[in-house]
Amino acid sequence: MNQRELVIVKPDGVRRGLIGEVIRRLEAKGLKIIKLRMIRATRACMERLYDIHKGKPFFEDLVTFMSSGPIVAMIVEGDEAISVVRNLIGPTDGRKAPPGTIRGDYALSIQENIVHAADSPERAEYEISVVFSPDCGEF
Ligand code: FUP
Repeated sequence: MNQRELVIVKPDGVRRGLIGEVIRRLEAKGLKIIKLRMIRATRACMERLYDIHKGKPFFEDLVTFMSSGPIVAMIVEGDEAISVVRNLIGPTDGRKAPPGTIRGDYALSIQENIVHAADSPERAEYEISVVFSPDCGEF
């Protein structure tokens, strides 16, 4: 089934010059980038993005990190795009993510793990509305 997925290159991915590498891997797989936006997100916007983690011990650090520099948000479309993208990026903890995945190849941290991707079609639509809202930030 055709799906839309939200992918974000996080501030560490942008700082390390990995925007192109992330996009290259998504496109090489056959997925289409149908919308793209580079912003410096506000704390409030990142609190909305990670609303499900509010109250967890890592929440404040995560929001601080995500608003520490520019991010690149994109809508990615394709057959089963949610599970396909989640497989391409790998598990959350870069130290445990297998080689061949984006996190496995580029991350050595659970927080600074290069990319974010929504984990369900409902979350993708919610997160797209959050990150592509004009008040999420500007570059
Ligand atoms: P994922 O869907 O793989 O991005 O992972 P989660 O939704 O579980 O976590 C979202 C973000 O919270 C991660 F990218 C990094 C951060 N996090 C931590 O910093 N510490 C944790 O123990 C768990 C998650």
